[in-house]
Amino acid sequence: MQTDIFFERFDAVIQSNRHIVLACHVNPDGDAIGSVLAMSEFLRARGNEVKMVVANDFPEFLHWMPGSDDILVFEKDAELCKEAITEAECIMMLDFNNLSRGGILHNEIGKTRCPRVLIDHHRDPEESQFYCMYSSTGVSSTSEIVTEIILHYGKEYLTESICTNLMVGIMTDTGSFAHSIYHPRTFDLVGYLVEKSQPYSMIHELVYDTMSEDRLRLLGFAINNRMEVLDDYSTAIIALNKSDLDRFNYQVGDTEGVVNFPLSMKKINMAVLVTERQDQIRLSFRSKGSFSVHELANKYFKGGGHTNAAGGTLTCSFEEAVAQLKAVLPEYQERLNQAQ
Ligand SMILES: [Mn+2]
Repeated sequence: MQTDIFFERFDAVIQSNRHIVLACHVNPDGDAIGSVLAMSEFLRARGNEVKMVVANDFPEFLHWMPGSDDILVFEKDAELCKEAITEAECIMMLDFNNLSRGGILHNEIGKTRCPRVLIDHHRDPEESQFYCMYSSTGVSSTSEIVTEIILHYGKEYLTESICTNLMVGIMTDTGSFAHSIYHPRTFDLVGYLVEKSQPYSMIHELVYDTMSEDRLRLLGFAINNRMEVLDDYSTAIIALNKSDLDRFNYQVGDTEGVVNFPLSMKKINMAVLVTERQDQIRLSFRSKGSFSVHELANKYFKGGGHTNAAGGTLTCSFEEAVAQLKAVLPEYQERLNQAQ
């Protein structure tokens, strides 16, 4: 959808519908929470009644974000979330491109008939599900798009809290400006944000320098004891089962970022983190250069995302999951070894 058509429809939808619900993908990350919080504050400033719903809790290191106390978590407050969704006159989905990525929210949102708006940067959005969408894979993050949308309405809407929340989104989705930056505009937008946000170094510290001892030791253990380097495929796999996680008193978010470490080896073009969760196996993929983990995750692991970062799930045993992952590598061997 072209930007001018998006703004025409977006404008109509926020003007004619008072009650708006904002939602993001399951296991919300910094970009999901940052874009939801910023959009919420912006819409409230424009006179809308806004409720924010997420499927499950977000990591502790994001709990300081301005306005985050106001987010309804379905796992804790199912009734309040259902009520908000039922009463919504418009539902905006941020940082996810398909209802199926909404986890437990999937069913509730699926029942509604109100217009849906998509604001996202993942690949292959399900266009038919939305009244209007701003979907671009050429940007760093959903927070970058939200910055662009708010600026469209005027710089005066950029408050300290909006700028801080959007900065968290862009910072976390780019690995502190290390990747996923495709054009200079990202830095222009960050320029607007940094002018008003809390100091960048403080935001960075609040997000990244808050590890518990258990979390740091889990990272050490993961690399030292659970990382397998497959030289033939330029790939490294870290696989953590339930008892590994229990041993380090696993808390939501504790494995965040673990998958990035193997990629810091020169010879590695793809890193995969496999973790055993309650009722499923979660896979998290990262790659360098042209190798698309979106494609691999989409084809074999019921997932997807971006070219260099994607996720997927399996419902088999932990051992089977690791075996399945290894079994698909030969198909990609050439591309894995050439990616750069
Ligand atoms: Mn994102």
